[in-house]
Parts: sequence; C-alpha cells; structure tokens
Amino acid sequence: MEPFSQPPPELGNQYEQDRMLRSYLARVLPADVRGSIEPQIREMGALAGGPLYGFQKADRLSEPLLISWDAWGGRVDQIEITPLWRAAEQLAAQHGLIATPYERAHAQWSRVHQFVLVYLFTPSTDVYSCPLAMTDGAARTLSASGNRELMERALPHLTSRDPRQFWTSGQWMTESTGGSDVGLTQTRAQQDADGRWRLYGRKWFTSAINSQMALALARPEGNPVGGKGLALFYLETRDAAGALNNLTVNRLKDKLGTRKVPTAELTLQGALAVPVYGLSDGIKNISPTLNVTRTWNSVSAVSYMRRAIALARDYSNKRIAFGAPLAKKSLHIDTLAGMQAELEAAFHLTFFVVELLGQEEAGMLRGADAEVWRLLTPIVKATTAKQCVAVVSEALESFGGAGYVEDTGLPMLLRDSQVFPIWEGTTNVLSLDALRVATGSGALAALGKCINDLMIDAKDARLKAAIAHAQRAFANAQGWLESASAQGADAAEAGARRFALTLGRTLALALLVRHAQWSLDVEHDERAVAAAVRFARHGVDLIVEDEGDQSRVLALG
Ligand code: MFK
Repeated sequence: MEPFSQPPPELGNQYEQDRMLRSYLARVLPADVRGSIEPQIREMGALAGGPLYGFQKADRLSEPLLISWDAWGGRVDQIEITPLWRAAEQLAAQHGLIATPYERAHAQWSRVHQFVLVYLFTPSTDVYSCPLAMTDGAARTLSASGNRELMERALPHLTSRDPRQFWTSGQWMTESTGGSDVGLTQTRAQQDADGRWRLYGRKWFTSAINSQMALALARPEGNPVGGKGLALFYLETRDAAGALNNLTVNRLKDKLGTRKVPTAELTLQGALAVPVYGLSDGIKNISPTLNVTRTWNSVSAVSYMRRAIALARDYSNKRIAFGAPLAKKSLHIDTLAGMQAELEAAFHLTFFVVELLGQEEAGMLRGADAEVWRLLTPIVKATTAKQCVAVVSEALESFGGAGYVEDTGLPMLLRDSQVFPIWEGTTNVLSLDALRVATGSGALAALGKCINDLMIDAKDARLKAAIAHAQRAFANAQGWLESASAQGADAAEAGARRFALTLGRTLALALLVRHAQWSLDVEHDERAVAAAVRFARHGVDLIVEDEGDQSRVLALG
C-alpha cells in the first residue's frame, strides 16, 4: 500500500475567492471607481495567491543579515534583506501601495483603493507592510508639516511608482526607556558650529537603515523633560557617497516573529538631522504617522486573519478524518463559522476607519466626525489585533499537528500576528489614548449616533437581537465612563481596555448589521446576516462593574 500523503492547502486568486471583500466593494464604491480599480485589484489577488505565495514559501528560511564590517576592517553596517523583501519593494512601488492615496485619483475612495491592495499584498510578503506603513506615515507627516524643503526633497521618492526612485522611511521613536512612554526619550539634538542639528543617542527598535530616510524624536538641548520637550527630526541614513550618517547599527533584534523585518538597535553619534516643524511638541507632530501606521496595523491584522482562514477552509475540504472531509463535520463547520464571523467584523471595522481616513484627507470630516475618526483609530487597531491573534491561533489548531510544524508555513502566521497587539501602541496604551479622547471631546456621543444610524434601515427579523445587543452595549459603555470618571482617574484607567474593546466590537456589530441588510436586499445573500448573528453571540459588551479592590488582590497572585 502507498504511504498516505496529505494534499496541502492551496490558495487561488485572493480577490476572486474573497466574497466578503467583493461584497464590501460592491456596496461602498461608486460603479465608475470600482470599474476603474478592479483590474488592478484582481491582478494583485492573482499575485498574492499565486507566484508571490509560492515565493514566500520558498523563501521561508531566509532572514536579513547585518554585515557590520567589510573584509578590510571598514565599518559598513550593511543590511541584506531577504529575496522576497527585495521583490516586495519593487512590487510595492509598481503597484502604488504608497502612491495611490497621494495621487488621489479617486478622491476620498483613494484610501479604500490603497488598503484593498495592501490587504491582498500583506500576507504574502512577510511583513513588508512594516516599512511601507512607516513610509506612508512619513509621507503624511511631511505633507502636513508645511515644510516645503523637506516635502520637495522626500515626497517624490516616498510616493514614487518607479522602484529606482522609491524610498522607504524608518520611524525612530522607541528607546530602551520605553516604547510606550515616548516622553522618556533620551536622544539629544545639538546644533553644531555651522548651525546644523546633530542627534546623539540610542534607538532601541528601529526599522533599520535599509530605509533611505527616517523620522526621529530627539530633545533639543535645554528643552524640558517629557513629550513636549521633544522635537521631530528628518534625517537621511546615508550621504550621496553611500556613507552612513554618523550612526552605527549595533545589532538586529532576535524576535519571536516578523523575522524578515530587520529591526535594529542604532547608536546616533552626531547624525545630521533637520527639524520638521518647530523645536518642541515632537509627539504631537509625529501623531499623523501614528494614525496612519495604526491603520496599516488594522489592515494587516485583518489580512492575516483572512489568510489563515482561507488556508483552513481549503484544507477542510482536503483532510479526511473519521470518514468524511472536515468540511462536512458539524463541529468543524461551527469552528470555521466562528472564525469567519470575527474576520467579517474586523474587516468592516477596519475599512470603516479606512473610509474615514480617506474622507479626512479629502477635507470631508468636520467637528465631531473628525473626533470620531481620532477616537476610532486606536480602538480599531486594538480590537483587530486581539481578534487576529485569537483567530490565527484557532486556524492553526484546525490543522491539528500540521499547524504546529514549521515547514507548513503556518506557525509563522501566528508568530507574526503576535506583533499586531504590541507595536504601534499596546492594547493598554491605545485604550488609555481612547479613554482620553472619549473623555475630552464630543466623540463618544457622535459615535453613539453613528452606531444607531448604521442600523436604522435594518429590518430583517433575524437582525433584531443583534441590534438590541449593540444598543445595550454602547449605552453600557457610555454609562460606565460617566460613573468611572466620577470615581476618579484610577477607576477609569482600570476599565479602559474593556471600554475600548466594547466600543470596537459594538461598532463592528453595527457595521455587520448594516452590511447584512444591504447584502440581503441587493445580493440576496444571507451570509452577512449569519456573520452578524454569530458575532453578536460571541459577545460585544465587556463592561463590568468596578472590580478595583478585587483586581488589586488578584494581581498579587
Ligand atoms: C503592519 C504595519 C504596522 C506598522 C509597523 C510598525 C513598526 C513599528 C515599530 C515601532 O516604532 S512601534 C512604536 C510605536 N510607538 C507608539 O505607538 C507609541 C505608543 N505610545 C503612545 O501612543 C502614547 O499614548 C504617547 C507616546 C502618545 C503618549 O505620550 P505623552 O507624552 O503622554 O503624550 P500625550 O500628552 O498623550 O500627547 C501629546 C500631544 O499629542 C497631545 O496634544 P496636545 O499637546 O495638543 O494636548 C495629544 O493630543 C497628541 N496626540 C497623541 N497621540 C495622538 C495625538 N494626536 C493625534 N493622534 C494621536 N494618535
């Protein structure tokens, strides 16, 4: 008898096979915009599920290499990126992954256009989305800065479609004093005798010097401690002759995942830099970058969920156990359905923020609407990152032992997913950010109205319970904020994560309800209803009464 050999999971065109994506685009995009971008999206779907996915599997063991010295003892600090990353860099430029929202060919829809491409590209390129996110963030920050000289110097490169002209940008904020409390930054900025600014210090987690430029925070001498005393600087990593800009790469990080990302520790020894705007308020001034990269994080998290589920679904048709394919087993079906409901919630939540970002850039967001966008960006990042780790872990389990074996390529999905809740602000830091915005603005009331408006046309009887669930959860979150704020800062802080995630999951449910009714009416498709009903059952309301005293006891172990 031939030994048994299991057919592996496979992928097809990742646009054509994604019913959720196609249905979303059919609802939101005007017909002319959709007609214009669909060929490009289809091409990216074919690439992502075909040659690029094959390349990714073949490149699985490659990792970036830091070459500190040349053969003759010269310090070179070259980073060799992996073959897949070299290809990804070219493709990213050619497909306009950064250029698209700056060209604005489709007005406020340009961000949807861009991020659909990113959603398809990301899971086949081993976190090349990291340098791209930084690049997009830098382009937005420089565009907002009004600094003509820097804009004219860098923007044409950052937004180029020509791989020979294309630059990526690093973001050098994190120091060993803290990735979250950036105000502790120790890097100093000093003016030399020629009036040029030079940076001195050690950056602890950077996307390395293979980017041509970076945005960095440093404290001009004499400035006060804390975030306000920092300034935002622009610097180029090498001079015209290719020599490093007075910095050394100490080592690459040995990380759990994102192994292809050459995350480096740097020492700045007088690196020449230019203030972007002003000599203070660096955190505030880099915040356009934060809001863009957090959106990239959400899109990437959703894309990883979708990839893990696509593989699990294909496998469920190929794997025979206990007399039938897994796809015919009711418990396996139930497990896949649970993952799909979380994915659809995360997808609609993420693309809602993408739409708001596009509207903001098109000058369409005013007053409370702009505050809703500001409130939602950290909430959506936090919510989707948590969903991603849970869903990808579940997807791996659905392969049994194969999901735990490296050369299936599956474990890497989980290791890479674990970064989403960590970088660009941990869940707790983002929850505190959301709490501050919700407390100090009209954003929460505006979000409540938005949630109600989203569900107003939903009339299908099966959606009634989901609607009531979302309304109750929002009211509960709003009520909690009032009473916790009255009890003091500690009480509010302790519940901030439950508050932020409740808002994220509640909005996701409202978005699912809206899409479900549309899909029933227009596509005569019941699957979005099933997603809404199932997601509501998973629970959206995480608010609990104050547990401060109990938590203090419990945390002691
Ligand atoms: C897959 C692709 C994903 C991307 C790849 C990522 C690779 C990343 C490698 C990394 O670099 S990860 C490190 C990323 N680090 C962070 O995201 C920092 C996390 N910490 C925070 O976000 C803290 O909340 C923060 C540092 C901002 C807190 O510092 P402070 O000193 O307490 O600042 P504060 O007082 O909250 O804010 C200062 C000003 O900025 C305020 O304005 P005002 O001065 O007018 O009051 C804030 O309103 C404003 N601000 C802060 N965050 C903002 C913002 N404005 C708009 N949007 C925001 N997000």
